[in-house]
Parts: sequence; structure tokens; C-alpha cells
Amino acid sequence: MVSKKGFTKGVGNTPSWSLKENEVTPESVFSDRRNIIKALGLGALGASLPGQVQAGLFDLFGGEEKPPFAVQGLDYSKPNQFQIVDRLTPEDKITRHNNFYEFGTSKQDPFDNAQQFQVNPWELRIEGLVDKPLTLDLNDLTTKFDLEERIYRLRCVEAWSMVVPWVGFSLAELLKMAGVSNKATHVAFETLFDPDQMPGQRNRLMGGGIHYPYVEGLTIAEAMNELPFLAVGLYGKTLPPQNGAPVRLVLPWKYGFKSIKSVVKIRVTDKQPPTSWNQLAPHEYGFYANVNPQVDHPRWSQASERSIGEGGLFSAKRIPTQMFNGYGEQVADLYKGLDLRKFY
Ligand SMILES: Nc1nc2c(c(=O)[nH]1)N[C@H]1C(S)=C(S)[C@@H](COP(=O)(O)O)O[C@H]1N2
Ligand SMILES: [Mo]
Repeated sequence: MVSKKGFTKGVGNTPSWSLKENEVTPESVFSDRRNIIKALGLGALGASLPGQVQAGLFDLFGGEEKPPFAVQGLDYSKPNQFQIVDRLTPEDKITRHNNFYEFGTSKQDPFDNAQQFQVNPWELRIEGLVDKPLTLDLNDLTTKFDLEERIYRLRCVEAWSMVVPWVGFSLAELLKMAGVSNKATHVAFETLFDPDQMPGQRNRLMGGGIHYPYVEGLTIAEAMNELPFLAVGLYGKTLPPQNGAPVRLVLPWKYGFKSIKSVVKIRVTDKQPPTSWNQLAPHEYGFYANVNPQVDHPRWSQASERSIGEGGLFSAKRIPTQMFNGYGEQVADLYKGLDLRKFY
């Protein structure tokens, strides 16, 4: 599934950032998959399919038994002496090693505590400096947009990383639908506040001291870039609660904490909005939080990262961290003239 419009910096219809599916899956599986998706219609992916059909579809996609697929063809033309081959992180790693402090601070807490999380009914509001405020319900999230798959690297500020096949739609597309006012300078995002469902919001210790609801923000130029993605699915299936169901932001060039989960509000504004990790520890977590191997966290190096799911049971492969997590071609222009040491 290739991005359908705009964003055609790459060859043909394929945006230059994309980790192409035929580089992730063997050719035969890739072709089958494309035909099946075409036959069903793109919108059939994810939540609109009953569980069993999804499982069957996923078998056709190659099934969960397969070893992680090799991903080649990434743009490592930047000064990088390491010849890395990225691999899609196994599904059970992506869904069991999470940060979602609303459900607890340890990596397995979200999987353990979020399974009963209710996403229906859901309301996502797009409001503020827009022509037409929008309210999307759960069904709208999977039917109002042509869903596409994007394989993105995810780099947590804690120096671990994954390669994730998301399903969703572009944030810019949604913002264009609402019509952004020319007074807008920033976009603010907010996670659901529901202490009955989210134990970390009831218990300060369990919630890691964050002041809830979890909030995040982007400049308007960042938000309108081609990369920001609203994910509603993962590995061709509905997004699991621990990964931010029913809809979460994905910003592949920024540290993972910017990729806010279970979003209920997107507010276009003319002020830089507060962000949760910056409020908690401003000297450690900035507003921008762009992945940058040259600017260390005050307590650890950001020069390399642990690739989750690789390197065997007790160790993980360490790989060098790339500037903007390897997405400089798409986003470096946004920061021209900005001192990235100061605006971390
Ligand atoms: N609402 C909310 N969003 C969140 C977080 C959180 O604790 N609460 N954790 C962030 C962090 S630190 C990371 S690394 C990613 C992890 O996403 P994943 O669990 O899907 O890998 O989610 C981000 N989004
Ligand atoms: Mo993170």
C-alpha cells in the first residue's frame, strides 16, 4: 500500500521515506498481499474487519510464525560506516514492550493492564484555529480516510528502538480537512483522561509523576510535514490498547514520547503548548525532542540504541543512532538556523 497522493519525492508514487514492503517481505508474499488488499478495498484493513477475518488475512500476509523480515534499501547514504539491515520488529515485541504510563511505568505494565480499555465510544476532536472543527468517532477513524501502511523506525529517548509497520493516515490530511487558519503556529495533542480506566492517572507513583492528561505538541510546520502519521493499526490489525488505541500519533524523527497515544483532542493554536515530559523534567526533555546522536541526554548517551528483538534472548544488538532517526531528508529543513543543542 503506497501513499496515494502528494508527497512524491521518491520514485513514482512511493515517497522517498518509505521502507518499501517489497524490501520487508519476500516478493511472493508482497504481491499476494497487495492483491488481497486491493480486492478488499483499503478501508477493509483494521477495525472494520471481524477478528477472524483479520487473523485469516494476516495468515495470507505471511503469518506470525515467520522470522522477522529483512528490510533493505533504507537510505544509509548519510555518513554511516555501518552497513545495517533493519528488520521489522516482531509483533510480540511491539505489543509487549511499551511505554504508556497511564497503565504503569514498567515495560510490561501496558500489556498487563490495558486489555480491558474501552475505545468505543470514542471522540477525537479537531478544534481551535480551524475553519471546520471536526469530531471523529471510532468508525470515522477507519472509514473517513484511505488507510495506508507505513513502516517507520521508532526511537525511544531511553535509547531503545523498533521498526514498526503502522496502519493509518497522515496528520496533514486531517488538518487540511479541518482547514488550518493562517494565525496558527502550533498544534496541541491530548490523551484521554479517564482515571477509572487508567490506573496510572489515579496513582501518582504508578503514573510516574506525570501530570495527566498526557499532552504533546508540534509546530504547525512540523504538523503539516508528510511524516506525522495517525495510526489506527499495527501489523495489519487493529491497534492494541497498549500501543495507544484507538488512534495515536507517530513522529518517526522524534523521540518516542512525542508520539502521544489514545488521542482525544487535536487543538490548532497560536502558542507553543505545554508537553508532559517537558513539564516533568525540562532540562532532560525539550519541546522539539528530535532524535540527535550528538546531543546526549544529561544521564546517558544518545549516540547508539538497543534494537529491541534483535541480538538474542539476553542481549540486544546495539546500532548507531542516526540524525533525525534517518529522516533528515524530510525534516532537516524545518530546523534550519536552529541551534539543536539549545532547542533539544
Ligand atoms: N499518552 C501517552 N502516550 C505515550 C506515552 C505515555 O506514557 N502516555 N509514552 C511515550 C513513549 S516514551 C514512547 S517510547 C512511545 C511508545 O510507543 P509503543 O509502546 O507503541 O512502542 O509512546 C509514547 N506515547
Ligand atoms: Mo519513550
